[in-house]
Amino acid sequence: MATFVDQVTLHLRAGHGGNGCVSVRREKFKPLAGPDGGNGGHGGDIILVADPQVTTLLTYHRGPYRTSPNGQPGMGDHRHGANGDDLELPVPVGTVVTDESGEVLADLDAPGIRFIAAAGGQGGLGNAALATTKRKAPGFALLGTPGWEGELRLELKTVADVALVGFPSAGKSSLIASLSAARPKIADYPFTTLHPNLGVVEAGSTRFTVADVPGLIEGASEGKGLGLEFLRHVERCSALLHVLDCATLEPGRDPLSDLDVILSELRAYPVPEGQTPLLERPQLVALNKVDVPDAHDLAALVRPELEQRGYRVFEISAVARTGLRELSFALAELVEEDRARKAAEPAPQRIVLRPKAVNAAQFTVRVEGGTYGPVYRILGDKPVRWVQQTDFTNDEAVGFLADRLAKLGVEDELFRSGAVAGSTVVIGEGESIVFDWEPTLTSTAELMTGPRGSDGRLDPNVRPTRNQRREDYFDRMDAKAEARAELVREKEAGLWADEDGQA
Ligand SMILES: Nc1nc2c(ncn2[C@@H]2O[C@H](COP(=O)(O)OP(=O)(O)OP(=O)(O)O)[C@@H](O)[C@H]2O)c(=O)[nH]1
Ligand SMILES: [Mg+2]
Repeated sequence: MATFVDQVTLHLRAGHGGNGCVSVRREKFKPLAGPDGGNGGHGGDIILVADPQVTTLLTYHRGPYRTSPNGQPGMGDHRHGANGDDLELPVPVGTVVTDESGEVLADLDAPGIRFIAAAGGQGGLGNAALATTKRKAPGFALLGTPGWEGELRLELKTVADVALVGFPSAGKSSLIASLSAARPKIADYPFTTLHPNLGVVEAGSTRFTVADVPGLIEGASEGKGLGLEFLRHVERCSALLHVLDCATLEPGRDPLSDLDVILSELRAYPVPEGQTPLLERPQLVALNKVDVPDAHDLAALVRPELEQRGYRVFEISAVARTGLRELSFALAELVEEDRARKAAEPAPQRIVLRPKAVNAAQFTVRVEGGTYGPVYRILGDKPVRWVQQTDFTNDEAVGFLADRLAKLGVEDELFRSGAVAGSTVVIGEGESIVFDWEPTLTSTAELMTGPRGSDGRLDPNVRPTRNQRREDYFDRMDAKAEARAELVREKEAGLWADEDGQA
């Protein structure tokens, strides 16, 4: 049974936002005392957290479907719905997250890094929150938006300073066991190690980690043995240690030809862009098993040749624990050099959380040909979210959507792209929401009861404003002046004279 998994596809569904509530407050002598519908809660996020206590993706191999809770709907009396709790998924340090197309979304290569893998939906506003001075009694609320749903791929790339590479049974696991507290399985048959082991080594004041990966054989790059698959765990190491077996009894094998085979296999391994190819990293050679007399002689024989090739060579015995001190100090030196170099470099941007273009246009209009004439497709985060928030059974809510779109400039842009009244307008990808465009949508609610968002019953505003009063006053004054002028005219015309012609 597998106990180690280093690649897994996660199916995530983040919680939906709760709907906002439409409610009107009722009091004993004031049955319509204003809107009091609360907001819906936000859906929970699904967050990946790099956790040093976790070493395998096994739990996600067994349970790849994960969901976070929805936000609760809002309620009357200004009660907001509860937010859904975030779901935290602990993953091993060194987990790389990619999307379906293989693009790297995040690299969780240090303990504690968090990545929002699936964002929860937004809660909708209740009608209390939608009330403004102009819209005192909104008869609608916003719906919650759906949470992110989709697949992500997790791949574990062990983070270690030094990687041990070599043939099966060369003694790699024995070496990590004698250098560190790691206790991997050790046996004298090939491919004992089936997954990477990590150990922490202390040499002087330097602490570094060593990774022991399954053995390589000739043709590993074509998939022989366990193949090169596990070299993904070597990708991030700053140095390689070749472990060569000097006591093998297999015909045709000796430390030098073993090294050549391993080198040509490592050369065939493609590292991701931006990383140093494996063979350009610092390398040391350990001639193992020198406690065996024949091996000791062989090691002495091949040592000059290896040194001539430019390697630092250490004769060691992982079982008798000889030569380990010099080896670990030499490794520590390489690690320190690499750390100093990395510290000098400007720190790379470590994590990119779904970047959004700054100041990008909020939406675009794409004109598509269709069987019934052109289709104008509006694409953009805001319009798509607003449509998700709209309850299309509520005319007021639809009118609110139209206002928001018009305010964003969607109507102007539609005009510019050649839309006319009656054109087909679609918001977002897909076919879900199709409009026949009427420049400036009006809703029936508006026609029946004055401006949208006002309700005559709630809002009996009878006091005239100062402007109205001023206008009334001027009207009255004008009327008076006119009446006076008329009297004067009549008088001049002699209409007021009595019978004997006296005024
Ligand atoms: N005499 C002697 N035997 C050793 C030494 N190191 C390892 N061995 C033996 O070699 C055999 C293989 O050792 P492992 O440590 O499992 O080798 P490995 O390189 O991890 O092998 P794989 O996991 O199969 O790739 C075991 O039987 C060990 O006891 C050593 O220094 N001297
Ligand atoms: Mg092993």
